[in-house]
Amino acid sequence: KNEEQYLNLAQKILDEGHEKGDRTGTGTYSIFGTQMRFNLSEGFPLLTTKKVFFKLIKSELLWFLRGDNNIRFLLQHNNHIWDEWAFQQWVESEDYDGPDMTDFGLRSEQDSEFKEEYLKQKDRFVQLILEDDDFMEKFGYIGEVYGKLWRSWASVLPGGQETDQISNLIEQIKTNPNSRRLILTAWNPETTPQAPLPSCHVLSQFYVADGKLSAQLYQRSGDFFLGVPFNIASYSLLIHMIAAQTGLEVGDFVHTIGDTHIYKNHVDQVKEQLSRPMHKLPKIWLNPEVKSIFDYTMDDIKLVDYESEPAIKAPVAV
Ligand code: UFP
Repeated sequence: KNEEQYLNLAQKILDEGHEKGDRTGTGTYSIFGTQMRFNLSEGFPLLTTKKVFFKLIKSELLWFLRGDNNIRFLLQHNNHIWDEWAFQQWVESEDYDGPDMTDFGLRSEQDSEFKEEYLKQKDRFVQLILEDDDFMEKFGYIGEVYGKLWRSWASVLPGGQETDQISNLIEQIKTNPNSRRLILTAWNPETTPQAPLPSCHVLSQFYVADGKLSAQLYQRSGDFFLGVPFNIASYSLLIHMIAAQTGLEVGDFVHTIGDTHIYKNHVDQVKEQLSRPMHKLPKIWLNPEVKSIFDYTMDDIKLVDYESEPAIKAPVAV
């Protein structure tokens, strides 16, 4: 039932979506205000109708939990999902000395010669972030988004301290599980709108009943083909990790999305995916020896029995 909800909603967006322009110039089909509910005890909701690269989800979540908002850690784990956003800051800066990269996302879709140059510049960027500390300090940060906001929300009170939302959340789940205030927020109206990619998962709420931990996410904007499968898996993994650290079983992940869209250049891929068979959902193994949510490493989290149809490539709208 879990994956069916995703596929049904994809079909609904294709059938009923408003044709809507967007910031990236790509164009979308979009529905406002959608919801899916994944019962995590039925299996881990990683899509099986296409291969989703769980390693990327894992290293990104560990990066958030570190309170890190510099992409070097991701690059060290061969994770390139945030590259474009940091790259954009570099090519728009005074320091950048290469060929013009205006609208690199769209242009590299349309012009293969440009794409080659773009990939060359992006490679150079990645190497510099990895090897040059000054460069990494200057261009590796992606602003006030998840990691920073989750772990060290800046105080507005005179002499106040930073807030570690994750530690507080876990403490509250342990000591006050009936609370209706188990909130994790990632939207600071003063700073987030200026980030290269303002947080998409804006707010989540956790909920404990019958010894099970659930969470609901409000996502303001969801790229249904490329982003959403990641977001589902990422929050589901977070629920597993927090449940493990608070002695609870896993309940539901409720995924509410504002602008739920399929980009026009993903329509064929979505149709291909809709024609494929589903497989049994995989499971998650977490190392039971890990005693703090902040101590998990890549090897302490394993995806078990994942069987899927092959990956489907699609261009990312930047
Ligand atoms: N997007 C997601 N999930 C994410 C993320 C981005 O779907 O976790 F970071 C997509 C949504 C949208 C684009 O297509 O990236 C962000 O653009 P905008 O800020 O204009 O909504």
